[in-house]
Amino acid sequence: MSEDYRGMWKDLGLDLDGHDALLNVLGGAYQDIYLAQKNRPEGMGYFDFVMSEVHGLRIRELLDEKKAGRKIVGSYCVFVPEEIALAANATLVGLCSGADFATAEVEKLLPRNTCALIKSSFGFKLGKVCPYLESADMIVGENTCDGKKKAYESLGHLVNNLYVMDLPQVKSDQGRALLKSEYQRFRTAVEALTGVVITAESLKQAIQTVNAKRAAIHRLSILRKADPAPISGLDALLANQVFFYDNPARFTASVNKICDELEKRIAEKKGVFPEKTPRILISGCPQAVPNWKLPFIIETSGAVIVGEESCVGERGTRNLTDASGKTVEEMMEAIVDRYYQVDCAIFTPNPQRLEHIQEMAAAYEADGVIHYGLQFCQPYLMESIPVEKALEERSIPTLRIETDYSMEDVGQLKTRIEAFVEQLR
Ligand code: BJ8
Repeated sequence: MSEDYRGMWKDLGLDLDGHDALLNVLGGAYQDIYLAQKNRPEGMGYFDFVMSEVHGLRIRELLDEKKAGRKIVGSYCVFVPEEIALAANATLVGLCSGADFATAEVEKLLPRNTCALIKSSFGFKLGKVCPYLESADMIVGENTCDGKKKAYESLGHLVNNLYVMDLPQVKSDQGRALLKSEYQRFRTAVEALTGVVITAESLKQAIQTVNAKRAAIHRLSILRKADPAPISGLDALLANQVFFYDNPARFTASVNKICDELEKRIAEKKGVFPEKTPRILISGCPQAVPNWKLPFIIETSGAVIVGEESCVGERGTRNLTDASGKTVEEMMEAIVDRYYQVDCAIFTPNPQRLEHIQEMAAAYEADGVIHYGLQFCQPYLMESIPVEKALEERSIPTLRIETDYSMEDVGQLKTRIEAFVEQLR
C-alpha cells in the first residue's frame, strides 16, 4: 500500500488483526499466482496497482465520495442494476465473497453444507474484515438461489442496512413484470437513500457509463479469440473481477488501454502461451476475488482459458442497455429488458444458458469446456449434468469440477485437469 491506512480501517470498525491476516493471504496469493506469470501485457500493471490498493486507495476514494454526500450501495449479484444506483448519485460496489474467513463463526449461523460464496460473505461480516461492506450505506441482497435468499434472513440481523430485492425464477410475462416492479421499488429506495430523484438525463448518463465499461470488457473478450492468446485467462478474469468495484470511468479507460496493447500483440503474433496451446472455456459459478484456484491450476497445466461463461465474465457483461429512451420510464424498460436476459441457473427452465455456452465455445474456438460448480450450489451443479451431456453430444469435451475455496483438493484437481488437457491435444 502506498500509505498507512490503519486509521481509516479502525474508523470503519475493522478488526485490524483479522484484516492483516486477510491482506497477507490476498497479497501472498497475488504474488504467487499473478506476479509469477510470464509475458503479461504491460497494461496489467494498472490491475497490479488496483489489487495492491484494493483495501487502501479505493476505500479512501469511496470514503471521500461519502464525505461529499454520495452514498455507497453494496451488492452480491449482477441483477442489481448499477445504472439505477449511479443515476441517483450513488456508487455501486460488488461485495467480497471469494475467500473463506471466520469459518467456525459462520457455521454457527449457516449449515456447514452451504456454498463457499455465501459462507464467505458471512465470514467477511463476522470477521469485520471487509472495508467495502463496512462503507456501504445500503447492502442489497437478492432472492436468487435458496441458499442466498435464506441466508439474507440471517444477514439482516448482522447489518442494519440490508435491502432485499425479489427476483423471478421463471422467464415469463409474470417474471418480467416482477423484475420491472422490483427495479421500480429499488429506484424508489435508492432515491430515498440519496435524496436524489433520477432524471432522464442522469439515467441516460448512467446507462452510458455502465455500457462503456461493458463495451471495454467486450473488446477485451473479442481479442481473446486470437491464437496465440494475447492475455492469460487469469489476467482477463482479474479485469472482470475489478469491474465490480473500480471507478467506472477509470476502469473503462484502463481496459481499453490494455486492448490497444493486445491488438499490437496479436499483429505481432505475440502470446502469453505458444500457438496451439489447448483452449478452455470455463462455465459455471462466479469466481470472486481472490478465488483464482481453478484458473491457476488450468493455466499451469498446459492450457489457456479463453472465456468465462460466468457472472464474473460474459454472463454478467455481455448485454448492453439501450440508452435511446427519452424518458425515465422508457429507459427503465430498457434496463429491465437488459437484465432479463441474464441466464443465471436460478431460472427454470434455462435453455438460453446452454445456447450461450455453445456460442462461446464456438466463438472462442475452445477445445474443451470446464464446468465450475461450487460445492453445495444446487442450481449450477444441477445444470452441469445437462450442460455436459449437450456439449459432449456436439463433440465438445467437457469436464465437470465441483470444489470450494479450500486448497485441500488442489493436487487432485490438477491430476484431473492435466489428464483433460492431454485429451484435448
Ligand atoms: S445472477 S450466478 S451473481 S445469483 S454459488 S450463492 S447460485 S449456491 S452466485 Fe449468482 Fe446472481 Fe445468479 Fe450471477 Fe447460490 Fe450457487 Fe452459491 Fe451462487
